[in-house]
Amino acid sequence: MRGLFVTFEGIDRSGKTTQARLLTEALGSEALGVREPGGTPAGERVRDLLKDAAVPLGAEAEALLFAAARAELVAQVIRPALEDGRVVVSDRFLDSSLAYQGAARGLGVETVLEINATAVGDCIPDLSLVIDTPVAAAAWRRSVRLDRIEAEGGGFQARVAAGYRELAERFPGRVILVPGEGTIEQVHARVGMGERLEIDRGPADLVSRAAAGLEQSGAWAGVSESALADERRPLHVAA
Ligand code: ATM
Repeated sequence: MRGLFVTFEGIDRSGKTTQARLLTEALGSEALGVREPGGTPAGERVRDLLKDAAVPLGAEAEALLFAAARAELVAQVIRPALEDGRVVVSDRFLDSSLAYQGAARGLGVETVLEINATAVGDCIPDLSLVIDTPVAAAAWRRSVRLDRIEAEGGGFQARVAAGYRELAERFPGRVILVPGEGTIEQVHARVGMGERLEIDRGPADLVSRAAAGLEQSGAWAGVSESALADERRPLHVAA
């Protein structure tokens, strides 16, 4: 595949969605932004099921459902875009399953990799940027109404965060921890520090190019810190 696959990861309310969107916007038509779970008709339905606090699910079924939604997204959207030479930026992907179901739910990374093998094939992210926000800092960004996974609480989020750190040790160069404290601009600047990384297919250069592009456009001028309060709120950028 000729394109480039970058994913953003992190605990709930870590700021990853904002960072994924900024990178996608900065890259313009070269990039395609997607999110997980979802992004296809079946995937969006599976997302609703997975988030429904009224539907109890075992860890295995949860992992399989995330993988099913992923299989659809890979086959219908991600793989065709990469084969077209585009850059795909995904808000969560395989490493979410490894951290949430593998580490935090206790299924184990190997088991979750096996569950995902058919869904993902060779569509592994070139670069997975984990926005590493402390659990206590992310907690204040929580919405009042919690979905099934958010309702697991701080102890669960801490296990997810530990899972991401283990992934960064296990897959150095592919999974990178980006400190999540500070303003949107500060975190984005850290994303741009990817130029210091040695990565075969050039995503580091791409990420730093995106950061430079954003600075030049002056788009940062109007980005408000309060946008972090709700990742799904549209960003305020200067006209
Ligand atoms: P977002 O909140 O980032 O849209 O993700 C949906 C939830 O699904 C999120 N919950 N919390 N907290 C993380 C969770 N999730 C997994 O547990 N495994 C996965 O493979 C994915 C993609 C998401």
